[in-house]
Amino acid sequence: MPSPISEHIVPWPADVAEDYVGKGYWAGVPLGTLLREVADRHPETPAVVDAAVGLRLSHRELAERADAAAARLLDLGMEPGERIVVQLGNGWEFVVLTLACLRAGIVPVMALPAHRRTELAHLARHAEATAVAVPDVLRDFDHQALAHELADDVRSVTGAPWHVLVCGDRVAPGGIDLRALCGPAEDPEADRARLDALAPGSREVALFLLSGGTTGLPKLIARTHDDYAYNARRSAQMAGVGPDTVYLVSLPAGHNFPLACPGILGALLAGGRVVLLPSPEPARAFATVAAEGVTHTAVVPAVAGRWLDHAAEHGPDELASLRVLQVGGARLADELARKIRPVLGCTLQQVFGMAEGLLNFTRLDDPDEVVCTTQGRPMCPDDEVRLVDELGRDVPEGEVGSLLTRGPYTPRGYYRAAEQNARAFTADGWYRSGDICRRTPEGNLVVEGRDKDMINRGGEKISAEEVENLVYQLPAVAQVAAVAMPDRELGERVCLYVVPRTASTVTLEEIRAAMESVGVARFKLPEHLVLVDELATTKVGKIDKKALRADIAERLSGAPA
Ligand code: OOB
Repeated sequence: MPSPISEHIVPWPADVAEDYVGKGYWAGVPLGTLLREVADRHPETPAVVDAAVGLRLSHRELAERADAAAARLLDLGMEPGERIVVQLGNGWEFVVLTLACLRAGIVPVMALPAHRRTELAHLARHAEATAVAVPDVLRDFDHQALAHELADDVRSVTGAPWHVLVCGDRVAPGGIDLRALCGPAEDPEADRARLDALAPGSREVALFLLSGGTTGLPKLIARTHDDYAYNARRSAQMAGVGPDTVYLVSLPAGHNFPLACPGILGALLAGGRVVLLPSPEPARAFATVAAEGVTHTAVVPAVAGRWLDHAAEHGPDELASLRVLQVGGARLADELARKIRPVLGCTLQQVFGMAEGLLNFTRLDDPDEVVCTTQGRPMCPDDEVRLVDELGRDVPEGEVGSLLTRGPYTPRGYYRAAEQNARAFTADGWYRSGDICRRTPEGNLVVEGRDKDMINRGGEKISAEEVENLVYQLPAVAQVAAVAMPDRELGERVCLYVVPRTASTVTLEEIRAAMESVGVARFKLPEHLVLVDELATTKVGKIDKKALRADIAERLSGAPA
């Protein structure tokens, strides 16, 4: 049977935890209970609008469906503490299922719709999941078939039944109809009593987020009810989210930013409303903002750029209700930031966050200069941030350093990853974010670069090591290095440097086809290939990625290599 989660997490030290309780950051109430209480206070106000199918749920209906779905999961034989990989598009079912899990203490593992066999198999095995929730087909990919294909693989690890929950019109035999599972309650009072009795402890793990990725495969970040509720509530204060908020979700809903910064959970906890769209495509997003009176939303810089272009061409009238546009996930160029208010007519809030915890926000009343040129400052007075040099010494004020952090919503280690934790966390619990930052005199952070081996493709994080491991599967490849190449639209894309084996050669198409054949998220596929005779190395013999990044930047700018 799957092992208990508590065996594999790194808890906060007891005295630190007591401090967080004493200061009121950890409220001692599980997320599911908090959300139920909201429904009691605002039963008939709208909670969820699924713009694609036109379904609307009030806070009461949402809470009742969540309890009913939780009861149905338990009736399937699932138990509190079991894990379910959730890979759903942005629809109302995502919200109901997530809340159901939070109520029942079943722990969702937040996968992305782009994930394929490699990632899903890893997540399911690593989390020892006993269920998966997928769309039937999304963007022409048959998620349902893949979910069933994983059964033997996962059962060999957990020894438990594998439930495949399918969201869509075509539920194949052996699958469970997720829409029916998330349907209206038959006996809301009975469901509620049953779930109230099962409420998980607030220090227990509420959900797993995925790390942005610097290692071979994504790591899991166990977020507790206490820490994640604070994450959502405090973010809501930062963004001015309250009962009159209409929050648009157009980034993948399982990502920390649209989920809880303040995102879906922050808006719901404030008694506000969540509107879901499958993608941030501008024409539809703008029309939805106008139709639903959207007040807040979150996008990555690449999307902000597309929205600016669309508004410049068609006018910003449809965005009249939009008050706050949060932008984060990757560095927003100052020039783009300066256009947001004049062109879109709303307040920009930069968000520099990470699934591992720490969230920085520019404040809504900050001067334009701060909002347009910095990534903000920590949201919690007890977020600890250090900027250090290679030897771990604090850098002088105003100079760049590598960001380390601890705090009430930054866990002290990854799940079941002792080896990685030894590298990613210091002995006294600081998380090494790998971001190179500078602090301005007024205390805001500016992200200047990174010292982690990751490629940030328009907010989608790609581990260089993961790509390299996949490319090494090709017999023609003797040596490979994946590096970021600069890109006007997305900020960065994946560029490969390959040394082919003697007397062989290899093309970008072959590499992409090989990666696709094993099943990996498309955004990780390299988009440029440079064949070389050898790779530059550093003094200690490691591949010199800095030199390679400089090389590709020069090649692209047309300057001599
Ligand atoms: C968000 O979370 P993740 O876990 O996908 O990625 C975290 C990493 C950071 O360590 C940093 O390298 C980069 O993404 N990042 C930014 C940034 N926001 C994130 N780099 C520059 N400027 C920014 N504003 O990406 C995330 C989580 C919660 C809220 C917002 C973003």
